[in-house]
Amino acid sequence: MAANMKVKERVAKKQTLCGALMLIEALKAENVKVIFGYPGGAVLPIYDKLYESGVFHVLTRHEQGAIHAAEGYARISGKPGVVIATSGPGATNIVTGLTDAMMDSIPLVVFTGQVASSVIGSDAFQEADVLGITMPITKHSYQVRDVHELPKIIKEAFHIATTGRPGPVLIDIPKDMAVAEAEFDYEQEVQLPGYQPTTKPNHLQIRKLVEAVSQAKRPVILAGAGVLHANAHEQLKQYAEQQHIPVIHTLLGLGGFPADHPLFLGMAGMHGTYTANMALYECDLLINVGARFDDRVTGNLAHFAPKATVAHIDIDPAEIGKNVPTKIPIVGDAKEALIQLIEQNGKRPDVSDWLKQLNEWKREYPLMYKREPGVLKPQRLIEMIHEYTNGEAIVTTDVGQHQMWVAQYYKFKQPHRWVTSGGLGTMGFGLPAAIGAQLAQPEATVVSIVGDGGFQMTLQELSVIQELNLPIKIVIVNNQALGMVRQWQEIFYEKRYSHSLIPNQPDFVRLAEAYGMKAMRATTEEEAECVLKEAFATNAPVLLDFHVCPGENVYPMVAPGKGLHEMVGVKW
Ligand SMILES: Cc1ncc(C[n+]2csc(CCOP(=O)(O)OP(=O)(O)O)c2C)c(N)n1
Ligand SMILES: [Mg+2]
Repeated sequence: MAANMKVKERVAKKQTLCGALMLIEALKAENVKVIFGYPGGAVLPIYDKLYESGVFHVLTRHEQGAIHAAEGYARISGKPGVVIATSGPGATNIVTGLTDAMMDSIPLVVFTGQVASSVIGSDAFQEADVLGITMPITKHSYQVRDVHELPKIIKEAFHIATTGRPGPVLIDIPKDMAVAEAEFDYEQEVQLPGYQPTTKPNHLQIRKLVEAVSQAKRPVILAGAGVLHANAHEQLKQYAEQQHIPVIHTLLGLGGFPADHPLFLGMAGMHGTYTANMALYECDLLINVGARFDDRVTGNLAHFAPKATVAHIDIDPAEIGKNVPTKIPIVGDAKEALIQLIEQNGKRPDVSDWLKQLNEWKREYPLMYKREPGVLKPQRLIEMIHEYTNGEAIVTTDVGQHQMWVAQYYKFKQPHRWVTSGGLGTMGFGLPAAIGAQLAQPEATVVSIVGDGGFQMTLQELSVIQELNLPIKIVIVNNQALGMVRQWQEIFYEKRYSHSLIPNQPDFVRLAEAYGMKAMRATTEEEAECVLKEAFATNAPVLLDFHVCPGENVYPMVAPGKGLHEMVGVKW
C-alpha cells in the first residue's frame, strides 16, 4: 500500500509545470511552513501562483524585514528560512540579511526575481547583477537558465543551506523561467561530488584530545554556535560534567550550556566576564567546540590563550587554524565529536586547583552595576525581564549596548532561545527576527529587546506584528543615543560625541499606537515593574519604551588591540 502511494506520488510529481508552480511544489515537498517576501514585477508570475497555493506567505514591509524574519525563523525552528524578493531593489534590499546569515551560519533559501533571460545584461528596468553582488555573501548561488533545471536547483539549494556549516543559498529566477514549463521531478537524489562535508571526526584526533585532556591542569571548553547548530547541547553538558571541564560561551553560543551550571564561566570576549576571559588567558588546554575564534572573542591574538594547547572541533575545516594555531584539529559535527569523546570516557584531569581559582574569580569579580533610586538601570531592566520570563523566553536583539547587557544579564538556561546578530552586528535585526521566531514557536514567549537607534531601522515591521497579532513584547532600551558609539567616543575619543546623541527621539508609545498596538513607557524601576507585569499578562503585542540611564556603559571591556587579560571595568 505504502509503496503504491509512493509510486502515485511520484507520478503526480512528474507532471509538467511552469517554473512558478515548480517552486511552490518544491516548497511543499520541503515541508516549508512559512515564507517571507515582498512582490514586484519580476516575481509577479510567482506571486500569481502563490495566490491560491495554500503556502503561508508573510508580507513584510521591507525586504530586509523579510530576510531577518527568515533568519529568526531558522534559528528557532532549526529549519531553513525561505525568502522571496523581486529583482533590482528587492534583491539589493536583502544584501544585509544575506551577509548576516552568511556570517552567523544561518540556513536560508532565498529566491530573487530577475529580468527576463533575453534582456539580462542590457540594464533593463530593475535589473541588478544579483549573482555578482551576492557571490561572496552566500554559501552558494544559482541563476536559472533552463526551467528543466529548476527542481534540481531547488533541491540542491535546500541541501546545501542545511548541511555541513549552514548558510544562505540564493536562486535567481529570470521572469521567463517562472512562466516556462517542464517536467517536475523532485524525487531525484542530490548528487554533488564536490560538496561532501565531513561530519564524522577522525578517531585518531579524538584520541589525541582525550590524551591531552587527561594531562591537563587547567582545561576549558569554548563553545560556540556550532553546538547549537549541531543540537549538541546535551552532549556538551554530559562531556563537561564527565571530565569536570569548565565551559565558556561565545556571544552566539549562549544557551548551549545552562548559565546556572556551576561549571559555567560566562561569555568570553570584549564584554565577557572576568572569569571567562582570565580562564582563556590562563588555561593550558583550550577545547573550541563550534566557535570560529572571532576577533571580538579573542582580543589581541598575540595574547590569546598564550599558555594553551588548542584543540578545535569544527564542521568547516577552513575555520581551523584560521586565527589561532591549532595543535589538535578535529573536523566534524560537534555532536558526533562530543559523543565520541564521551564514549572514550578518558582519564579525568585533576582540576581541583583550577576550579578553586575560577570560583575565586567568580566571587571576586562578578558582573556589576550600581542601582540608584529613581533611575532605571538597563542592566536591572534585563534582570527584571529575566525574572518575569523565568529565563525561558525567546529573546531577540539589535546591536549595541542593550545587546551586550542581554548577553550578560539574561542568563539563558536553554538552547535555541537566543536570536542576535553576531558576526555582522546588524542594527535593525531584532524586531523582524522576532516575527520569524514567534512564527516558528507560536506558543513561546518572545521578547524583542532593541535599541532606540536600531529600532528605527526596521520599525515598519510593527505593521506585520500587529496584523498577525503576534504576542511579541517589544522592549526599547531607550538611552536616547547610539549608545555603543557614544560609549566608544567617551572612552577613546575624549567625549567628543559626534552624531551619537539623539535627545529628540520620537514618542515611541504614540508611534506604536499609530500601528494599533498597546504601548507603555517607564522611567523608573517601579514603573518598569508595573508595565512589565501588565505586558506579560497580555496575550497580544505590546511595545514598552524604557527610558534608561543614558550615560551607562557596558563593562567589563577589552579595548581594541588589548589582550583578554587587560579588561577594564572589572572592579569599582
Ligand atoms: C546597520 C548598522 N549601522 C551602524 C552600526 C554601528 N553601530 C553599532 S552599535 C550602534 C549604536 C546602536 O544604538 P542603539 O540601537 O540605540 O543601541 P544602544 O547601543 O544604544 O543600546 C551603532 C551605530 C551597526 N552596527 N549597524
Ligand atoms: Mg540607544
